[in-house]
Amino acid sequence: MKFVYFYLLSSIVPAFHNAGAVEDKAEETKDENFATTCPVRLEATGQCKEGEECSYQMNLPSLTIQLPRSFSMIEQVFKEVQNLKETVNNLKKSCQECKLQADDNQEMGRHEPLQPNTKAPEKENDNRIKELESEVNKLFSNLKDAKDEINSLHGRLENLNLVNMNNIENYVDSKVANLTSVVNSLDGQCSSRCSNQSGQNEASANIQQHLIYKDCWDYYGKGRKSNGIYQVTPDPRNKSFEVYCDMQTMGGGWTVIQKRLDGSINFNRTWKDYKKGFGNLSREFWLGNDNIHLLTKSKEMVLRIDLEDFNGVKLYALYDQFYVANEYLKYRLHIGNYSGTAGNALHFNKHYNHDLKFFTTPDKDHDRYPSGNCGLYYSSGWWFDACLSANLNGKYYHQKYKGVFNGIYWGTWPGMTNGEPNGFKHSFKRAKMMIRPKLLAP
Ligand SMILES: *[C@@H]1O[C@H](CO)[C@@H](O)[C@H](O)[C@H]1NC(C)=O
Ligand SMILES: *[C@@H]1O[C@H](CO)[C@@H](O)[C@H](O)[C@H]1NC(C)=O
Ligand SMILES: *[C@@H]1O[C@H](CO)[C@@H](O)[C@H](O)[C@H]1NC(C)=O
Ligand SMILES: *[C@@H]1O[C@H](CO)[C@@H](O)[C@H](O)[C@H]1NC(C)=O
Ligand SMILES: *[C@@H]1O[C@H](CO)[C@@H](O)[C@H](O)[C@H]1NC(C)=O
Ligand SMILES: *[C@@H]1O[C@H](CO)[C@@H](O)[C@H](O)[C@H]1NC(C)=O
Ligand SMILES: [Ca+2]
Repeated sequence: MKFVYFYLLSSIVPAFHNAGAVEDKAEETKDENFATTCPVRLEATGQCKEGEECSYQMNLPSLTIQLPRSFSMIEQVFKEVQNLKETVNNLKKSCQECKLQADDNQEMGRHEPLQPNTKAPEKENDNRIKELESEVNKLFSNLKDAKDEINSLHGRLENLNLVNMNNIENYVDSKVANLTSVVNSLDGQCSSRCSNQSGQNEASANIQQHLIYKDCWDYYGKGRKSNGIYQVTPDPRNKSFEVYCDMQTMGGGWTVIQKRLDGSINFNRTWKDYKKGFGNLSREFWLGNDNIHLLTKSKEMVLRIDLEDFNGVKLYALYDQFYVANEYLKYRLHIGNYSGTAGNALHFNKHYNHDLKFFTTPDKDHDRYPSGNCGLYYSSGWWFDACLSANLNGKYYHQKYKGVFNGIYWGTWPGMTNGEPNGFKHSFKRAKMMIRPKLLAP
């Protein structure tokens, strides 16, 4: 006689099985299958007579252990945490850069020479500098707080599987933006007070101040109302330079920082070119990131963008704040609230936002696109995200074009993103970026 036992190894098998169960339903159906097709069996070996004890053998098929589905995500989660760590490290680094900047300013507040031959103003200056110094100190401790905060976040990251990175980023971004703007307003106040005036009496110092035109608005205020090239000195410690002034658009007094009108100038340029500026102020040009930084740090500025397509449609965008950080902070962009007719392409949505982005050129990748350089791909220097909803430094096309979206681009333009029939892409005839003080008091 031969016995074959289908044997449920209740103590072993269900243990594996439970580990594999993700949903109760699945477990039930598996149990049924299991009873009829149990792969583990005990059976008698050879023959044995009635009444005798038989020997048995147990066959275990090769084991397949099913783990919960979530186990497979562990690797992914690990990667994510690794990425988060990297991002936090980057943020830490940029905060340290910011701290360095604050340190510089602190240094400056301390060692700036006072005017030697003016008695009453000296006291005033003294107080003012003390004030500035305490403000800078406060700022410095703010920065340290922010840094500590990031450090503690960094620590907590070890314990958390998932962190809402956007919140952290927004938090740090807004802190850095806030501090940068405070540092710069302090810097602006200081530079106008502490410029080198030794060897000059008060009167000539005053005269000199009148002769300094920081931007086109200063010229406009002195009655200079025709468009053209003017010399400006936004910060007396730095060199003067020429700018093109638009004295007609919306009240006039605009300092133009970028212009496109005929494609005569190549905008596919290096970091160094974008730093210094290029082109012809009477035609097409980029004013230069250093110059734009100096103009936007000495006063609170607004930005106006004027666009015209080849159908003669003219629209504009206005941002009630515009600031470009220094080279050390990679010319990071800060823009305020939008108004206008062209749409808010600089801050299109959460995923396409040029605000607070670093400047990227084909030879310097500071964008948020991990697997390539947006500047190289779109032949342009710009504050790329990953990659763009606006790019006014793209290639100049004299008509609609096909292929990569690397022309002058404004994502909220009517019909822009869909393109035209047959895959043609919209192009622009003119683009202009210009700035003016937010507070227009003379
Ligand atoms: C910066 O933050 C402080 C408080 O955290 C706030 O009082 C101040 O108004 C902010 N400044 C700017 C420019 O947002
Ligand atoms: C200030 O200007 C004078 C001449 O105008 C110059 O001799 C002196 O070196 C300058 N000082 C600084 C600190 O730049
Ligand atoms: C832009 O310049 C880079 C070199 O900086 C070059 O490799 C690339 O081909 C240029 N793109 C176009 C469209 O000319
Ligand atoms: C800039 O353009 C104007 C007008 O076309 C021209 O007269 C001038 O010579 C150009 N300047 C340079 C430096 O090329
Ligand atoms: C302005 O001048 C200061 C002091 O001379 C210098 O450190 C800074 O790099 C200059 N900034 C620019 C944008 O040229
Ligand atoms: C933008 O608008 C918000 C809400 O109206 C306001 O609180 C904020 O101060 C504005 N920003 C600037 C730079 O004016
Ligand atoms: Ca990149």
